[in-house]
Amino acid sequence: MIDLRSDTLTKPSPAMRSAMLDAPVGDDVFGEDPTINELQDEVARLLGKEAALLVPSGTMSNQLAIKTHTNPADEVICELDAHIMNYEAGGPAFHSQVQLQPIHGERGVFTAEQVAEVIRPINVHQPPSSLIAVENTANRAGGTIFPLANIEAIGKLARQHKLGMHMDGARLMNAVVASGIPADQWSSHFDSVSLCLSKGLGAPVGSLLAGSKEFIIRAHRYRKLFGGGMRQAGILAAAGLFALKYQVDDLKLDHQRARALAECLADIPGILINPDHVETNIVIFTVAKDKFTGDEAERRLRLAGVNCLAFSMQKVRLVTYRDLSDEDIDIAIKVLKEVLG
Ligand code: TLP
Repeated sequence: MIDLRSDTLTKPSPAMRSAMLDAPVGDDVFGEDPTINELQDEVARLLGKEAALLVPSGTMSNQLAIKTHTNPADEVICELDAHIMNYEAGGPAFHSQVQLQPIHGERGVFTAEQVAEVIRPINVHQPPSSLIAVENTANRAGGTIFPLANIEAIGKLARQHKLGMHMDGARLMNAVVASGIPADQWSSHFDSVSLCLSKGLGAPVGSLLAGSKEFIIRAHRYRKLFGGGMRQAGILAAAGLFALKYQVDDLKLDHQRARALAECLADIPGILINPDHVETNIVIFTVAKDKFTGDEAERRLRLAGVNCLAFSMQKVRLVTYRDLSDEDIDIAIKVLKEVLG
C-alpha cells in the first residue's frame, strides 16, 4: 500500500532512532532534561523568539496559544478552513471559551482588508476580538504558502488594534524551504508560533510553541493544566533536534513529488486541479460531480493500493513525505491514472 494520507505517517529512520537512544535525559517537569532544553533553545533561535516550549502535539500547541492570548468570551479571527476551526475538536470553545470568527479566504489566505472588516468595535454587545490566527502552510487549502506581504499588513493591523498574532506553523519549514524566506522572518510578525516536528520533518512526536519569555511562562502553566508535561522526553526531543539538523532540506523533494502527482492529476478528465497551486507537499484535487464522490475516489484508490483522504464531498487530499520512494510515486501516478481516468 502506498500511503498518501498524511505526512504525519513518517517514521523515525535508524539514524534518528540512534540519536534518540543516545540522548541525555532528565525530569523535564523540574526543567532538568538537557535535550529538551537544547531543543527549546534551538527552536526559539530558529524562530527568532525568546523562548519555546515542547508539547506533545500541534493541537496542544495551538490550544495553549489560544488560551494564553485570550480571555473567555473573546473572539479569534481565523480562516474558514483553519485547523483550529476544523480539526481541533472544538478546542477553542472547550479550553478557552472563545468563539471563532472565520474569514472566507482564497486558498486559505486572507487579506488585511478582510480582517479589518471583522475586527469588532469596542461595544458592550459584541465579543472583543483578541487574536488573529494564520496557518502557514494552509493545510486544507492544499499546502498554500500564506504570502509574507499579507502577513506584514495583517500584523500591522493587529498592532493598531492591540490584537495578538498566532501562526499555526505546523508546516512552517515547508514554507521556508519552498519560499527561501527564513523561519525567523515569517515569525517576526507573530507573538506566538507553533511548529510541528511530527509531520514532514519526520520526528515521531512533538511540537513547539515559541514566543516571548513572559508568554511562554504563562503557556507553560497552561501546559501543566492541560496535562501536557512530559518527564524524560529528551528521547523525543533528540528526534526533533535530528530532524531540524538533517531533514529540513529533504522537504524540497516532497514538494517536487507533490507537483508531479498534481501534474498527472491535471491531465485526467473530470479531475480538477491547478498544478501551479501545489506549492508544497499537499495535493488537493476535486472530482467532478458527475464522476463520483471524494469518498468513492478514496475507496477505489485504496482497493488499487493507494491510500488517500477524502477531504470533503468532492475533494481528495494526497500528501508526500520523506518515507516514500521514487518508485512509490511512479506507482501512485499509474494508479491515479487508471482509477480516476
Ligand atoms: N493535521 C493533520 C490532521 O489533523 C488533519 C494532517 O494529517 O494534516 N495544524 C495543522 C495545520 C495541521 O495540519 C495539524 C495536523 C495540526 C495543527 C495538529 O497537529 P497534531 O496532529 O500534532 O495535533
